[in-house]
Amino acid sequence: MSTPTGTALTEQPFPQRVVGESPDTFPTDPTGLPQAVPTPVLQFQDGESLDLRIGPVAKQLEGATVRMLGYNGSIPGPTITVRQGSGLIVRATNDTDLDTTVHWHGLRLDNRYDGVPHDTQQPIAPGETFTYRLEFPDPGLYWYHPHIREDYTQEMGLYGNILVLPTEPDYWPPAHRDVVLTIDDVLIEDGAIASFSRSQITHAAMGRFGNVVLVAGETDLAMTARTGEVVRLWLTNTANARVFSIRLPGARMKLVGGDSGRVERAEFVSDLLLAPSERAVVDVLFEQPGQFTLEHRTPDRSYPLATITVDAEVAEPSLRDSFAVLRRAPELEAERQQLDAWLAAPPDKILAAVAEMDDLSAPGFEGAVAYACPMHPEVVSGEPGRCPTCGMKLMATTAQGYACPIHPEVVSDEPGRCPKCGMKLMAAQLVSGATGHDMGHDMGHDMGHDMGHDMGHDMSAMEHHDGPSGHDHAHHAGDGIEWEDDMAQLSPQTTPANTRWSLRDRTTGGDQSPVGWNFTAGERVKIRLVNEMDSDHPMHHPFHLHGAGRFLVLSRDGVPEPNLVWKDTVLLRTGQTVDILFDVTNPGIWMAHCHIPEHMASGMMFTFTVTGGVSA
Ligand SMILES: [Cu+2]
Repeated sequence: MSTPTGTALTEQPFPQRVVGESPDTFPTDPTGLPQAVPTPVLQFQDGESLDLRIGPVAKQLEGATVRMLGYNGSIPGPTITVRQGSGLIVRATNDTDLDTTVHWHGLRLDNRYDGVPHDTQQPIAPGETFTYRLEFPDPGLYWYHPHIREDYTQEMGLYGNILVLPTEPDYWPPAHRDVVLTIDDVLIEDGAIASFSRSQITHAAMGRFGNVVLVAGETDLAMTARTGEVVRLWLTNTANARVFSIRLPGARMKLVGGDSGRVERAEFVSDLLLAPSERAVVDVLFEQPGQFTLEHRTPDRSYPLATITVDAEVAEPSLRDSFAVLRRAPELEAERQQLDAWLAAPPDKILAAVAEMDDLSAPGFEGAVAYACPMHPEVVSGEPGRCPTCGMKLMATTAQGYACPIHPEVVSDEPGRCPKCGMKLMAAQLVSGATGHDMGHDMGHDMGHDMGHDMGHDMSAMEHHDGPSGHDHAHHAGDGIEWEDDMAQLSPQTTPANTRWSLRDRTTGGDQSPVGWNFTAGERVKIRLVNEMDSDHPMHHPFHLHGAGRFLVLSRDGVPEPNLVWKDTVLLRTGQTVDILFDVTNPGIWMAHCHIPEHMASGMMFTFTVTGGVSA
């Protein structure tokens, strides 16, 4: 991408400007900052309070010291443990250089403390404090994060968990130990966290994918366990855009809970899918000593998330018998009794996810010019340069056709949509050599530093990508999930100005924004979520409803949900239709949005109101 500020710096004096740091980026210098501390687990009694300071920290990542953001100096922030039915006061003080709020994700709470800027509170300006009064009506795993510039602040480390312990003693099956893990990815370029623009959100098309995995804030998390130990993993996906598919080969995994509490029926699973902001609770039995790897496995490859060394010491008491029992949750079995009626009922609301993208290769779009070698037309770059084959200066070219940014083998003389993924076709010259298809291969514990070289400017890499077999997108074979950023060159250039995501109200067949949605506390609403293929960029979306209530998934593409659990976020795969049953309990002004922050900022959000009733 071009960097016009570089020219401006040499031609005009900007004495207030730090040399080498653009005024439109957030600070990156870790000098003098406190080192990030380990995440504490804090336990609170009813009515107690917590002071939460939000500020910069220095953290070691991939051998470099980088500036990140932490709650009370740790990444993730403190794990807050409270009892169901209790209350907690949190005084949040903003020691960062941008406005913030704290959103308590998944909690059904008093609307005033939901942390939505301007709707429910004024932003917490730098140096200011806001006091939240939280309630915890439901057991389970929740989390907190800012609701301003989440694309930046969450990536920088602002997230932490809340564990709400159930009133009912037997609510969860027995386990030896609880381990709370956030799963995240961060984009590292040239040994630093890839920069952000202060003035505009980037990566609007795909959301910002990282290339280094952070589990509980660590790139190389190592844990130990005993033989026969049942470890309860409490997992939260805090990534901006990446969906994780989690496995633990060699150990048995039993899914026991989801976003908000336990599942209808515990089940043994070989893998579990976790979309951004979703949670899962899994019991793991290590039957034998040895080395195990918690991993994220896509259809194409796997990434290690953590290693677990199981020693020969035997865990007491044995929980093998209770681990084998697949318990059922009576409160959700009761919900199942009403499911047929809700499945048969027409939806009260229909909401469609749609994208509109400008043709980023059209004349006048910054960075749209492509450069090609006159001698070797297969050598194409998004930037001026020289041909690595013959050294010839690359010449600006004009578009000669249209291609899919994700499937460059799909070309057309006319504008249109990709028959494979529905994506809007872009002028071909920009696309043919510039996508970074191998980005994901570099993701992992030891390879993040090479990312910058693969960002599309590396000519040899581009030639490689142009090979006839270079575009094997098995992950587009119909699972409806973008496992990697397959538009890595184009993505940073997509902003809310050229990429407009939206949620459209199709309830009466129309095409308007969902305006004036009003529900009454105590009612249940069936909402149909349609991730439309007829969109400039069909993609997965984790759809999140704020704490006006909680919902059950009724069906996905017409298939009744086999295992119910209370949720606040549901993954809409590309082209998928998901029906949910929203149990509305708390009055106020509430948000509904895609949890990919770049999508939300590009328009994929709206507010609705709930009147009447009292808080749950
Ligand atoms: Cu989205």
